[in-house]
Amino acid sequence: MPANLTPQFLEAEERFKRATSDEEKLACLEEMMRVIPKHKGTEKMRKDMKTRMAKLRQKLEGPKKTIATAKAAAIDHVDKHGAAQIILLGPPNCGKSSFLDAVTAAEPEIADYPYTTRKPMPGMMEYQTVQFEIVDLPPIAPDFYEHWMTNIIRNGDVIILMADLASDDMLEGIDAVISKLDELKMILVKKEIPEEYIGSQFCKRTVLVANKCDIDNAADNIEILRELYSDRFAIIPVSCIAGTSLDRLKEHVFDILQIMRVYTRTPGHDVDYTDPIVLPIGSTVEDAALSIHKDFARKLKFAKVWGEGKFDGQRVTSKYVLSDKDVVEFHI
Ligand SMILES: Nc1nc2c(ncn2[C@@H]2O[C@H](COP(=O)(O)OP(=O)(O)OP(=O)(O)O)[C@@H](O)[C@H]2O)c(=O)[nH]1
Ligand SMILES: [Mg+2]
Repeated sequence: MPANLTPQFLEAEERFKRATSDEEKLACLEEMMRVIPKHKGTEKMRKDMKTRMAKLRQKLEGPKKTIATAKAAAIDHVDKHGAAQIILLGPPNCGKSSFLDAVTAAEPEIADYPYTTRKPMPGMMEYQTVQFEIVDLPPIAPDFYEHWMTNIIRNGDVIILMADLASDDMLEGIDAVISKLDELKMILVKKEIPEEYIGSQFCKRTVLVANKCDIDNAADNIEILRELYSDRFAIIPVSCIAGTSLDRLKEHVFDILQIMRVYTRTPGHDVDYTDPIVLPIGSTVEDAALSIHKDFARKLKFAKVWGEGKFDGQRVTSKYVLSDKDVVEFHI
């Protein structure tokens, strides 16, 4: 009996194949188990998956777990998840960990004294169903830099450069971070990556976030930042504690990454609006199919598309260029 596997299952299976840690593999298998069609044709697959899940759980819960994970977790690397990895950089005490706390479910240590954060801490931030990974790091100061951070900075996709509006040394604080990035030969851009740097680790989209805009006199410092830096960076004043403008910042990150969301629908089912495929603007139906599974792209006969500026369920070929928030139904 044919298994009739759905795009959701194939997508989870693809993630499983790419997974590098046992935790990730287990999460993928759990997802595959959740979405696999439950009928006679998939019985053997489900049995195999259950055995694999049991083995992985045993491995993870066993006594060797702490030694194994401790060895695997290198401090100078954070695995990428979601549509982009965003690196938090700033002087001591500016509110990097408070930002992570405000926009993700992570629980970083926050304190009113500097040098609280000692190692990288990731968390997932959602913006309109798109997941971004935020990485909190120790501070950078003229006399303080953790060298293992370099690899993490180079590997990230976007830099949030955070200024402390409440600090008397706001400018020195931000200068120290920019000097360090200069030393690392990083080129910071507002949005467009120059052609010669596409794919390079040395050019990062960067946004200057002015935190603590809730304090008295914040406006004066914001003005100073604008005078000095508005040519180089977009400047977004926020308050991590009051939650001010955090959505605006998320929207900005989404915008500078020049990405779009495409939702999928299995014929005869409702649209899955929870888990879009995220693709560069200008991507085609074929790109969307490829991101699910290469077999999918190969076998694709046509697709139906719903969205702005097209007829509902318009039949299109694989070369059709998609737009943000389009819904696609693949036919193979
Ligand atoms: N008024 C105000 N205080 C804030 C805001 N965000 C953070 N703080 C305070 O600033 C202090 C430092 O916050 P953290 O989030 O620990 O700062 P950090 O940049 O992670 O500090 P390090 O890890 O030492 O580099 C804490 O007392 C926070 O409560 C904000 O938006 N407004
Ligand atoms: Mg911190």
